[in-house]
Amino acid sequence: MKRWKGRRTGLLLPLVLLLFWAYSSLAWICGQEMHARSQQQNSVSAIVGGKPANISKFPWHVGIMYHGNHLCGGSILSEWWVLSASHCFDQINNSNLEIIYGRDDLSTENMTYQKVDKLILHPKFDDWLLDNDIALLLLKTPLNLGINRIPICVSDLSDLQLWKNCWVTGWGITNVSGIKIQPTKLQKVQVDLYRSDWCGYVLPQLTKNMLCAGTQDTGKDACQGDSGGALVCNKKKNKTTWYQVGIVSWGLGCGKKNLPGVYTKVSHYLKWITKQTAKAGKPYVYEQNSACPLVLSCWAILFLYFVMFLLTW
Ligand code: 4AZ
Repeated sequence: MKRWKGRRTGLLLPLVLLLFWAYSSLAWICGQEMHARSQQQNSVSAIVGGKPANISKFPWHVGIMYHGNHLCGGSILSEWWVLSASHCFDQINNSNLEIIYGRDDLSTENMTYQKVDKLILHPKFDDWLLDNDIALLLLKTPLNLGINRIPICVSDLSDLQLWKNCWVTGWGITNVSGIKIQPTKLQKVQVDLYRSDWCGYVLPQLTKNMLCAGTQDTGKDACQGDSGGALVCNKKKNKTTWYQVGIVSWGLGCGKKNLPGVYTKVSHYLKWITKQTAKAGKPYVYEQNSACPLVLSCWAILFLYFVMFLLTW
């Protein structure tokens, strides 16, 4: 009897540990999407030419609210930090700023709000050229990470040719002519990253801290209200992890032919992010290769399972 009890514990304990690991690892492994089945694919015009997005596919996306109204987009970097665009916060008092996360519908009741403790704008933000259009938001209490609330990865890869499958999300306006319609459902649109020489040719005011992205079809773009949101891509060599390559910043109109959207080049700011987050006492350490710790910890747990099983047998 005693021996059977020991065996049961030997089986159950590692199983509980394994379940605990599976759940908690979701929270600290960046750039992972959930495989939801109910993705809406019907073609309602949105973000400007996009489609409704499920938060499980873009679990890093947050809405930044000011006095209860949607102001801009942002992305979860860690439980303490949200990344957004500096131009969103011109003359804004952070005590009235809140984050909504883990949701794709702004009309949801009992939404989880999170207050902002500190707003860090880039000191060299140029409100004329929109150069250095990046901001960090430190939250008052840490986010409860898990399913539908997962940080995005960042990378120092600056060669745009190494990225594929790029998407932008946001609650920005969905039509550019007539009455501006702001959707309650999060929207997504797929865009291509363009070569900087072509971007500089069509948008001469582009700086080296910006990148441009768009589509061959007109009418597909980020737009007013999408600012601060993430432009995310996969690496050509790793198709399962999502990285934030850009921050929605500006454009000459939205979805116009040969006028791509402009994004802050995130890879140029990793040192700034590291320095600012450390200075604020909540250091952000970016995941350099997220697949590795996942695999390692999985093997570590299996090894532990085996050892405990042997010990209690
Ligand atoms: C804006 O006003 C804005 N088409 C954001 C993105 C783009 C244009 C305007 C890109 O927030």
